[in-house]
Amino acid sequence: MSRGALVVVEGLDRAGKTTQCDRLVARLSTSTTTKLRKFPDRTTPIGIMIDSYLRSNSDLDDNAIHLLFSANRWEASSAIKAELENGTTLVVDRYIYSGIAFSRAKGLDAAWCRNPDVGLPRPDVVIFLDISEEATAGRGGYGEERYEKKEMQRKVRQAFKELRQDERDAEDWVVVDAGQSVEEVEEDIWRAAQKGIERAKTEDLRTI
Ligand code: DGP
Ligand code: NA
Ligand code: NA
Repeated sequence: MSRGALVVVEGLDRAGKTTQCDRLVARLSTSTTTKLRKFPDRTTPIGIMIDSYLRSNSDLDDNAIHLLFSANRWEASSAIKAELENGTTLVVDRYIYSGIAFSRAKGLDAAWCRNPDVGLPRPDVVIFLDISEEATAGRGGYGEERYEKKEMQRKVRQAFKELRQDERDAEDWVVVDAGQSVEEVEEDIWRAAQKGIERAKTEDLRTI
């Protein structure tokens, strides 16, 4: 039995990640054991602090919240490794790239932003749902949380662009046009996911 694939979905707020991750999990589940994970995981003690920050119920230093988001991934890392090893494919809604992009958008140093995540399991594929900050601003629920402001989202999108050009992991990225219909986006994501699933069949899990 080969290991499971680590499939990460990234994108701006309201890019359609939740809908698309659900569809991808449903579709993969017909042929393989599949599980959805989402970061931040707001259910842990660290996640509760993050949730409070995102709802603007508390304020935290930019560096401190960056480290909490990273710690929230680290606290899941043993479980992630175990799940992949026992053959479960994981679809992960946001991961280290959101971690880096949102802090980069605030002006934090790129190398500093990446460092706390070094050593975490590296995705077999990163599927980026690309959509403009103008298009997401018109979607339902926009503006409810701290980062859902057009100027911030514009900077986050630029930071994501820099990340997928980073030679250390540029090969992992697939960009999907998230402005298409839900069904078209689903098809593109399905094809992109196969890239990660193929990698998992032949290669060991890598680390960031
Ligand atoms: P979501 O639950 O997917 O809507 O994400 C909540 C918000 O937190 C969203 O604006 C993206 C942001 N976010 C997700 N991961 C990180 C991270 O690691 N660091 C920072 N600074 N923000 C993040
Ligand atoms: Na959000
Ligand atoms: Na989401």
